[in-house]
Amino acid sequence: MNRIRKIFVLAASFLIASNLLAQIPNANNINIDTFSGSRQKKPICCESNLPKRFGAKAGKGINQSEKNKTTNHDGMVWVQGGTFMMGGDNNQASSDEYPKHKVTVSGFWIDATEVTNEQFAAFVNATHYITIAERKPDWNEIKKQLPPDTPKPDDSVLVAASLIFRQPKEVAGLNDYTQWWEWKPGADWKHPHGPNSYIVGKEKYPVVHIAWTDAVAYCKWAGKRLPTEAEWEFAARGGLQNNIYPWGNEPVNVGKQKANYWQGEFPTKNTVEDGFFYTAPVGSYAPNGYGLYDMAGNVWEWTADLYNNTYYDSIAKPEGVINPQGPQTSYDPDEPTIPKRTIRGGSFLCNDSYCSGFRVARRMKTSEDSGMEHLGFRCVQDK
Ligand SMILES: [Ca+2]
Ligand SMILES: [Ca+2]
Repeated sequence: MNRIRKIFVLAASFLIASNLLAQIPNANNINIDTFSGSRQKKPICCESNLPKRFGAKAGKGINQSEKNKTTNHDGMVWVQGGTFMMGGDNNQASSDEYPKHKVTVSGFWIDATEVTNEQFAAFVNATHYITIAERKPDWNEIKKQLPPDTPKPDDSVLVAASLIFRQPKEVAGLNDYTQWWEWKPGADWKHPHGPNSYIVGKEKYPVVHIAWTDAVAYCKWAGKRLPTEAEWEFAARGGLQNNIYPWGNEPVNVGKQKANYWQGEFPTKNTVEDGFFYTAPVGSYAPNGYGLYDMAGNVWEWTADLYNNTYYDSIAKPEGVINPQGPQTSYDPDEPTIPKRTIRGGSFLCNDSYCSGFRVARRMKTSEDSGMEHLGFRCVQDK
């Protein structure tokens, strides 16, 4: 059993990760240097969890004095508030997307695109923030979430690292995500595929390997915040009612390319008809009715809300709910002891038969300290 497998075995005991993992692209077909710069028929990337980083402590806070003083609405779109039906729209919806329920959200500004490497670099330059993926995991923190008899992994494993997608030539079923996810030392937002990859020339690509705490720190610095799950879904729908995707109901693989996702058989074959194996520059496809790009695909996006699989049950009522802020406590039946946040929108690893993460109602979840190669974010702002 190699080191990576050990890590995953460890991680699997409390982290797991199947969904996001399932959406990762194929490393064998990609020139990394140029980047410088279930289970059964169920969609892995959406059926369970995303893999989760184990261990690192939460990110350091940002000083008020470090806040970006030039906050404005550049690159943002005003979304007029309104009332909509939140939840699953078709038979691909999972149980946590029900009941479909009435929600009203107040108006808000939202980034038109996912946060880019260029934008995140400005934040790091100003604050010297160090992301979780760049920090050595803390065994004392990790073991709190593990069974008492769990042995400490080798020190060689407890290094700054993140999860990258590595495309396998073949897979023995889709249950074992370690066939395509790799715990990669040196992988972080500046090195999306590992230490020998860079983001030079990728300034307009979405930043990845960002944990929830990293995203929150960025938003605070920018004078913004993460969207609630309700705001995110309202925005993704782009003014349409009860439609499956940001663009309507036309299947993702019909007509012109609508998003960066996975074409072909995941994870062994990607025909790349949309032009991108990994991430694409933000805004590479048409926006939705609100002028928002990549609300479907490219990278998953963090929301502010904790994840609880029965949350919709708890707030659904005929008169509706106003500005829901998510559950008070997190609960994922797949990993009950691990607090998680909801992520939305799918990634370049999703496809229609396997994941359909790009449906506007699709919910996914992962732990706050988990950054991955297909996970980023965008911010919102009140008036
Ligand atoms: Ca693609
Ligand atoms: Ca996205």
